[in-house]
Amino acid sequence: MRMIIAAAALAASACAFGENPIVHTWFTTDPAPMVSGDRLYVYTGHDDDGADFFWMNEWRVYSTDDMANWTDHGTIIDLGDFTWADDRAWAPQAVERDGKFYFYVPAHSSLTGGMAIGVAVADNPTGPFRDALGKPLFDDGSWDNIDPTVFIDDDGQAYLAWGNPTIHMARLNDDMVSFKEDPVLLDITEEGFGAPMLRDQKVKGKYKDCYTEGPWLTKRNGRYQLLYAAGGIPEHISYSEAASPFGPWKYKGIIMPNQDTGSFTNHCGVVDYKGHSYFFYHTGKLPGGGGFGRSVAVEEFEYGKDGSFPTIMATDKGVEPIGVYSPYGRRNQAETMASSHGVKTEPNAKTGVYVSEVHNGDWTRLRNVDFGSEAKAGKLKVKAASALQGGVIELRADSIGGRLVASVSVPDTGGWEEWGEFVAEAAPISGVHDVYFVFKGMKGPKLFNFDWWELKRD
Ligand code: FUB
Repeated sequence: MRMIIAAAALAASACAFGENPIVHTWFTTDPAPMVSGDRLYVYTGHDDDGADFFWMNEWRVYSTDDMANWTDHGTIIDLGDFTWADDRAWAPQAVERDGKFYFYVPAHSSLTGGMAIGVAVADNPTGPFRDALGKPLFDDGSWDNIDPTVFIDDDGQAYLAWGNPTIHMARLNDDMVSFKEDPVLLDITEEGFGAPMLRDQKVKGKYKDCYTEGPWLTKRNGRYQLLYAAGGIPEHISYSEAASPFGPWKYKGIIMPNQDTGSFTNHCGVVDYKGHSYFFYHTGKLPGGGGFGRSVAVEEFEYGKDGSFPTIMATDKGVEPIGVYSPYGRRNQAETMASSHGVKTEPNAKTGVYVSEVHNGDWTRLRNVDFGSEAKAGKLKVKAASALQGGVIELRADSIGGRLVASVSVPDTGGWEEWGEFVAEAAPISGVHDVYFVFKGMKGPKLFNFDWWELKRD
């Protein structure tokens, strides 16, 4: 019976929504997935709302353990945390080594006037990160220094690669913040990447592909794989293989063809998680989005027996959950969600990240929530704050207008960060459902901020 309820809930949600993009509160770009412990983290850039270029100031991280619901951990580091950086917080990647997390970023260097590669370090995957060196790791004044990718090999050797339209490759020391020897430029040949580097191409030359930017270094079946944005503008994703990160590389083909995603850039990261393989990329598909308003999406795929990539198409549907969300016995963060409408998230030093910009009719949705087999009444407690008249937080099952499980009134608490805890009875519920927090109140003004919720059974 429980299986039937779960299947019905999933079918209903699949009809109502696609699951891509995975974040609706902010624009998110240039995804870099990383598994640590039993969670999958996705580090992203952030296109400013309304931007007309890649005006980007900070890096963010989201995490999941079910591929359905993502926790927003907020900004983990921004340009101001790198004294030498003054612009362009572009595509990053993180890696874990010996219990520390290293975060490689490109940013515009105020020291040389070009783009530079920096590295930050933290004790936790969600930060706080701090500039590990107080200066760039690599800064030669060139504009090529963007999109670092980091990879730790089976023998412990770490590699860092980056560049547009060049590809720098370097071995890192075990400290992860210095190079073993000077980075080298890879040979970008037609055989290796589908075309020679742009400046070496023949006028009107016909080439099967062309490395552009956004490298992602990984290894499969003992062969190194470099995935990258290719083809100039608009970009698709291609890959090459080699027996050594330094080459020679062999062009292998297109993974994600150019499609009508609303974004002329694409940028990928791949990861294996809980027995599944995932391909992260970005599109311009969030309402109001586009080439400078990008959003992270994900597809599941299977490698060929020889480690080759299949063709992966961008879908609205996204990926299936690989677990259920258990609401009991924990404090549920309001900023953990599968999708949302209208709301944003904000950080606060004391409370962490919370849901903000809540107006009448806005909602957040959690996918695949398991209420157990026994329907029992209980209590819903929320932590919220309002500087105005407050409003109501409704917990509904299966759809925005679905069964009302609980309705908690939030009063004026005296400030947007003057938090209170408010409780209401919760009706009996069992089985697996999508859950909607639907926010109601006076039309027009902001209602309240929402930090967390707890559900207890009587
Ligand atoms: O997000 C800014 C730039 O756009 C990245 O560095 C590139 O990879 C492209 O996605």
